[in-house]
Amino acid sequence: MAEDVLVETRGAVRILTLNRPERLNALNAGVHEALASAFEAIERDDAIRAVLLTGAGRGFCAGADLTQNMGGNRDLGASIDRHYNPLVRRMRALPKPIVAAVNGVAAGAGANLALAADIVVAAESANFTEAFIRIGLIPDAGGTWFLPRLVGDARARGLAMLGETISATQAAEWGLIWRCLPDDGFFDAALALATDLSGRPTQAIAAMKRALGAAGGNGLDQQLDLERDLQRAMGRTPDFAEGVKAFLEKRKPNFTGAKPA
Ligand code: T3D
Repeated sequence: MAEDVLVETRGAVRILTLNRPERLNALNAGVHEALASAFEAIERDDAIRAVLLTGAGRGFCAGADLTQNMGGNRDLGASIDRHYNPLVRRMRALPKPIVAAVNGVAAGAGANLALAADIVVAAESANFTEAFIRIGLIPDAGGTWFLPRLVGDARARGLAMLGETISATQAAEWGLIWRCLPDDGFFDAALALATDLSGRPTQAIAAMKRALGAAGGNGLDQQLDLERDLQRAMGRTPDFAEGVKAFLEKRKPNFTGAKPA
């Protein structure tokens, strides 16, 4: 049987490919379990400094697998507690950058899985739909949190309540994603982006994730204090020393991502 998630390493990038192309990579228990163990392994491995998440075939991810016991009167909260919420929390807490390479349709929790990444790029033929309303559900996997922050309240409500499909170009124009890229060479361009991130100061990226993640719930005073604490830690990283040294020596820095001394 094919693996639900393909795991590959290129340099310091771990590539995770959702691999149920015949179901547009819909999420079942097997995919969730494979993603959980893949992210756990990435957390533990200091040699991995960036993640690229993409889908096999013509889709990125069509959300929850509707063929798997999804009939009415089911406790959906249980599977959200077990699978979706830990996945989104794990991605947001991962002290390494995650690039979502949306190669095709991203629907329902599949769209929100992409939005849980740090940088989302999409092929120009890809599209996004908060499809939940079509089956009587609300956006989950962080959707009601991500959408208003990314695109504002008016567009968040439209996307959620109407479930319309928007193109990758529109998604980029609205600020839902970072960039829309040409179909030709899409994977290579997304991999190049992840590779670039994997050579940047990993501790600073981890600290940015913490600060940006906390910003929504903090007042300015709290956020200023958090920035001070995180910057204090950054000042003790080998990458800060290397960055300044390289600047003064007029050369490219060689960042290692090592933790503060
Ligand atoms: O407890 C919990 O799990 C709660 C959590 C819920 C989270 C959610 O994500 S709820 C939302 C679930 N997703 C959807 O409602 C989207 C359903 N899919 C679609 O609306 C469409 O397939 C797409 C808009 C994504 C793509 O349309 P199109 O025309 O490009 O492709 P298609 O022909 O509809 O799909 C191709 C195949 O994939 C098809 O199988 P077939 O007929 O060739 O054998 C289709 O059934 C299958 N497929 C697509 N989406 C799903 C799926 N199979 C299972 N689950 C899916 N979500």
